[in-house]
Amino acid sequence: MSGATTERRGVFQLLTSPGPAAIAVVRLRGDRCGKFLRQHVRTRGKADPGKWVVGRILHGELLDGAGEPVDDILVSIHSPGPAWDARLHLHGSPGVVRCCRELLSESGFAEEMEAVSTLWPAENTIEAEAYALLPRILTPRGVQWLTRQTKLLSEALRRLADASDIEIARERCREIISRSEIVDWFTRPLRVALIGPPNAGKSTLANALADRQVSIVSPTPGTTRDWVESPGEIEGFPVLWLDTAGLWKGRELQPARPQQRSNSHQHPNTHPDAEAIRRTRKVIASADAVLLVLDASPAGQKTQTAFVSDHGDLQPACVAYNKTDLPEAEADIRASLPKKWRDLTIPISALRRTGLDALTAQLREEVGYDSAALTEPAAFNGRQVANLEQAINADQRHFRKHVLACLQAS
Ligand SMILES: Nc1nc2c(ncn2[C@@H]2O[C@H](COP(=O)(O)OP(=O)(O)OP(=O)(O)O)[C@@H](O)[C@H]2O)c(=O)[nH]1
Ligand SMILES: [Mg+2]
Repeated sequence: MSGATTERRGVFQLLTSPGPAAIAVVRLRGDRCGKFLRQHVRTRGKADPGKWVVGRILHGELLDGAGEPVDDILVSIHSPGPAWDARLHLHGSPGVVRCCRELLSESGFAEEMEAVSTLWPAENTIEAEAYALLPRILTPRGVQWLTRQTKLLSEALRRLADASDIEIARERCREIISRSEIVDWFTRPLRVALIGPPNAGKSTLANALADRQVSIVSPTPGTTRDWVESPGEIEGFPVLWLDTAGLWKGRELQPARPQQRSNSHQHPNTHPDAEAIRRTRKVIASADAVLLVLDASPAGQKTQTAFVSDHGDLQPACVAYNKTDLPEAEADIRASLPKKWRDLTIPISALRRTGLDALTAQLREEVGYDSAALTEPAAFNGRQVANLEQAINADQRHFRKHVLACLQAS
């Protein structure tokens, strides 16, 4: 869909950081704005609800689909209809922002993720684009990377514009494009599913990795039923740790208990254990990486054998061999694991928090987050990539023009 068509339908963009904050600002554009403001914003005071005057800031309420207030907000209009450009100034709780996003999506708005280069004055286009992208960067390391890019990328492009060997210059452009994925490392948390047999210590490990007590831990197998997500980071890369219910084939096969069949809120054939497993499978399917947790204690060995025979086809990014603090723990389990898991195994104690650095370092490596790439020039938005691609495909005469266009938008 072309940009013009999208704008006709309505687009929105979160201009502030996605994390918890005092306020959040959402920019709306496109001809759907008028209808959205009429339906979902009730102005306060003397303001005429139909009158959206450019430059005026109105106090009002954001309303949900049923007309119930969701938040106390300010609305500012920067351009009137039909080429609307409006801002909703919300309270910055992620829950309020999520609700606003849902209302906009339901009203046919599409979310625009691309950086807006005209929002902030800056010395050059690359710098302006970096500032526009900053609110979506989730960790300080990401901010440091992006701030450095304003210099690294600009300097690399200037050198490329003056390059004498066009083939080498094209290769450099390809490398800069290939690093554009780094933006995702810092703007979208890596979803890591912690899976394994019941009682292996998945929840203890999830709490240790996130450094907060989010999941319930207990010696009773089958404690975690639904998946639990908690944010954290690995060496400055944002991560969502997804704690899951223990995978055990026997649980999947259990029939529903008679009294549960009569409960109209449940699927007639769904035992809670089977439902827990179904949800774990769903999380695995949606995860970017799987962290398999196994239990080194003698009690854990039994469940492990069954787990390996049932789930040996899994492709984990790493295997945490947990509870190694116990004196009776097995020293090395690699021989009993499928071949493809053996080199991925790291001994840890989630309880004592030992081995966790080695575990996360391996995870980072397996998912391809390469710290060395952070000091190299990288494109960080679609406009830069498009200009570099044009440069690569251009003849020598036009190569320079496209590289300079990447540096300085007209
Ligand atoms: N000694 C020791 N005990 C641990 C360790 N990790 C977890 N445990 C204990 O093992 C038991 C189970 O831990 P959980 O974290 O609840 O295990 P889980 O895999 O989430 O269990 P389910 O949710 O039932 O599948 C608890 O009693 C924990 O205290 C460890 O590293 N060392
Ligand atoms: Mg658990």
